[in-house]
Amino acid sequence: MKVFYSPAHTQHAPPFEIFDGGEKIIHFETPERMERILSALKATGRYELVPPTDFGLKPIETVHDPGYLHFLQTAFSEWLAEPTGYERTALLPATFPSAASRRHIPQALLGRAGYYMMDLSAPIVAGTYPAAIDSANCALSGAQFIANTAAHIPHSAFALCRPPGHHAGKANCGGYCYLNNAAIAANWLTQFGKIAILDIDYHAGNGTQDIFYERADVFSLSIHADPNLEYPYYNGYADETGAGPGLGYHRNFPLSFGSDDAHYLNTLDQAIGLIADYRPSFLVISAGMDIYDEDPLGKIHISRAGISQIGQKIAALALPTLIVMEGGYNNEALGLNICAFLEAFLEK
Ligand code: OKP
Ligand code: ZN
Repeated sequence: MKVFYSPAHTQHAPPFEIFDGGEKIIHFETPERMERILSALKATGRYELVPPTDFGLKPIETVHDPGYLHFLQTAFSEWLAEPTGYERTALLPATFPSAASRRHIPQALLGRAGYYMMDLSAPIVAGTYPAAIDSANCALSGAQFIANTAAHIPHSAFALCRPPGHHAGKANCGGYCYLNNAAIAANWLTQFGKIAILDIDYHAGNGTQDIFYERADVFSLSIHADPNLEYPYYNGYADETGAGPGLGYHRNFPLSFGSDDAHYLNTLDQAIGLIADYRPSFLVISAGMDIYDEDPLGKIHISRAGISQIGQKIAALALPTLIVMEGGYNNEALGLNICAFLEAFLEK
């Protein structure tokens, strides 16, 4: 299987994030995650690393807001150019607009930071923008590969994206995500037919939900921990099913804490049934491995054998499939978990 990967992600290594209770901790989402995955993939001898093609800004601009993209590109250097009395390593805001106060986008950099940042877990550092662009290009390159080969038999590709993307909405970063790689790839693929996106990351794919909520040409589904009790809290509820022409084309499957393999696989069967009925030309998977039993951020109990069965059930749809890397923070287990997931997509 082809694995689209760029080392540009190493430029993005935020020194900290602000976690629960305002605790300043080491950023969970580290470059080491990719090293772990790469070494596990290499050990199998079944994966071929391919550098991404540069698709330019157009496919990104059709998904994300221009003001947000400009902010993402320029924020860090603008910040450095300002006289401040403190050391600047990672940009995070201290203010956020309420839903009723989003009419004006302030000129002040820190005002814009609050406007475009959803939370305190997506700091912007000097290399964030180039890393995020290459990450999106990995997803686009994978999309192009499955589009070009679809006429032969269902092909799959793995976009080894970092930073991840599924919390990035039209005009916001958040939750370690800056550009929504899976959404950018899915949107690009709509030129060839209808697309389904299935998000299996532990956290609700609220950015993807935002981007496609009013569209019927992309059916988005997300299986995740119940947002009533878990990040990202404000979206991912079962009653959010799309709006306008997109009504019925978004589905959320919230899971209770402690959910096990059997319960997960049962929920997955429901999602897969809906995807089959939709008859998409392509499938995009937001693949987060933080569903794993021993993930430090997760509170559901999916075993490695369960992850492998999840892969088998999705692969049985026999659709050209782009698998896009999202979360997964048990670095020790991450490589073997992603191999367990991808195995069913390998050519026989
Ligand atoms: C990104 B991805 C919860 C704190 C949440 C941000 C988590 C981002 C997850 N106790 N901090 O979906 O894996
Ligand atoms: Zn996650």
